[in-house]
Amino acid sequence: MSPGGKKGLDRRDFLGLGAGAAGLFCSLKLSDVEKLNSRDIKRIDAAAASLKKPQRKEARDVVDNYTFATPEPAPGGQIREYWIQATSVLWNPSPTGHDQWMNMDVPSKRYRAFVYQEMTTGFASPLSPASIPGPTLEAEVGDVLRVHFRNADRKFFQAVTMHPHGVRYNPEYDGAYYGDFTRDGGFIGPGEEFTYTWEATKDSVGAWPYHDHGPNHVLNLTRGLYGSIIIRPKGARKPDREYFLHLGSVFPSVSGLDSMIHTVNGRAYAGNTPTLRAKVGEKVAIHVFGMNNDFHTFHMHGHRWPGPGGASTDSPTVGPSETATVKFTEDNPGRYLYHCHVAGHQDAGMSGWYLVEK
Ligand SMILES: [Cu+2]
Repeated sequence: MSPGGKKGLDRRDFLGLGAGAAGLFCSLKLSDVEKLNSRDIKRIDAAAASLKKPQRKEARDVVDNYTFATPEPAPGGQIREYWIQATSVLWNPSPTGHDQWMNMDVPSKRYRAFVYQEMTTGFASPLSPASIPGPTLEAEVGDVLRVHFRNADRKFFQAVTMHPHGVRYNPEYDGAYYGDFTRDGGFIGPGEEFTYTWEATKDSVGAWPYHDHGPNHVLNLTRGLYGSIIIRPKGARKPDREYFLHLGSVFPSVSGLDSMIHTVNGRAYAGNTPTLRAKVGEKVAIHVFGMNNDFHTFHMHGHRWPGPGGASTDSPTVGPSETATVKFTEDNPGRYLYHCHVAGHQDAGMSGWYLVEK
């Protein structure tokens, strides 16, 4: 079945959407998603599944006529190749059913997540489990990231993309749905493939998120379609320990739970969220991404480090699509908690352990 096929139209009629499928997206705001019930979610998914691949209209503006070459690495740089598919997986945010921090039981239930999964060359076989977040893409300044992307999902049956932050790209590789102005990388339908090419330039150094920016990205981001990019200076040494933590939330209408959960890498509550580890003397880097509509304060017990302005901090703020990088040389052994200091977030799962050995 193709998204624009007869079956899609029947389903649209059945749901009473008529020709206004796109209108559902116009009216869908993340602030509304919290209020939507599971029936609303089904309608929105059905609308997304019935959307046709945009046909480029005659140029509206001179910029729409521009064509772009595929970037190559700078002299001395290399091509960093990845094969990534979008797929769906049944995902339990709290598989242990327990919060070790508060020593209490918490709901343990699977929901259908939408995730990026790393594959071997040619999408031959999985290189890692389908999980949240997606694979971490690594490059050095002067390299290009060449990401072969396939929409392999058969459950949500709607177009998705990969949209990067931090790296340089031209409009062909933006990976974003633009309505009638959409270029090829901005609408990868079920079963379709596209190869993105992104440049790691001097000003790309740092940690960045990538995420779905297709027509239904608001919902699909809450489901788990995000991952990390790290760009290092050429020849730079990696830290001894490096962690990538995505702060998100899953709405009851998506998770099937009674209330909102706040997640670290798709998991909620200490013992389920990532347990970070290091040894005294090691150089530690923790990259923290804001992946929802909230502002978070990433608090790490027992440690301080320089903030962006140079002053010491132990609770940097990270807003939507922002990254806070925590860097220090470990000097304080023991068990520590990390958590968001926004009370409603920490109480709903946004916490975890940091274990430091002597
Ligand atoms: Cu928070």
